[in-house]
Amino acid sequence: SRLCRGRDFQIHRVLTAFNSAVTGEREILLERYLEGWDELVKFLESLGTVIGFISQEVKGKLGLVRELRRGAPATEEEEEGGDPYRTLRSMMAHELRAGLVDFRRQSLSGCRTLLRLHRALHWLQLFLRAVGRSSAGDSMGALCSVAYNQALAPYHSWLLRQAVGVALVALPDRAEFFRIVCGVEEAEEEKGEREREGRQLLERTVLAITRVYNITQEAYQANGMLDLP
Ligand code: 1PZ
Repeated sequence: SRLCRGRDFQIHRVLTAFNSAVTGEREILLERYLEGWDELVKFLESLGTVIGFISQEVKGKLGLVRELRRGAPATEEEEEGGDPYRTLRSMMAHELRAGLVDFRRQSLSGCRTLLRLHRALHWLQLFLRAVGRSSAGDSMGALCSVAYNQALAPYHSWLLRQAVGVALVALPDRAEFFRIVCGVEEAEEEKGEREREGRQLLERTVLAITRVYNITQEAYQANGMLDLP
């Protein structure tokens, strides 16, 4: 039933994962980062089949990074830190050193794979911020496509942009969206209070995502990897 959609998704898990992904040294812990995405995939899956190809894409990227991580023994120089895929910076250093990063053509490096997730996180940041500021009756599809055109469309082919346009028509309306994100399913009289809590949670999540996004962006910039094919 409609009320059951998104039952498994918990936005506070997104908040916790992305908050704990950042260390005191402004490192990004990859495991926490991927866990944040796992929870976002649950959200995507609650939106139904038309959005299915998007969650498949995200799952594929997450799986690839995890596979690389499992298959990467630490080299001698790295021995100290152990897992070369522990943090974003250690992954970058490891893959550069191992010659896994191809600056000219498409490869299967963790760096180029995570860059796709990073750009999608930009989209999410813009979208959730817009949702938080929206009012009743605003079209989620419209907010979504404004954010998409800014953050992701420049990296997508014409054909893919058309497919995304079609998928966005199938997005739930604002009320349903808030129900999924904030768990607002209570009786009318409690709705106002629950929606306020939900909005606060949404705001804190946007802040956590923004922090992770900014640190990741700096790391990609510092390594000249913002345009990895
Ligand atoms: C509310 C949910 C609606 C989300 C709509 C946002 C539009 C996302 C469009 C994603 C298209 C996915 C199809 C595959 C695209 C890939 O070609 C590209 C480039 O990867 P490459 O081909 O270079 O390996 N993949 C991406 O750009 C990653 C996109 C992930 C999109 C995730 C958005 C959802 C975020 C979580 C929402 C809660």
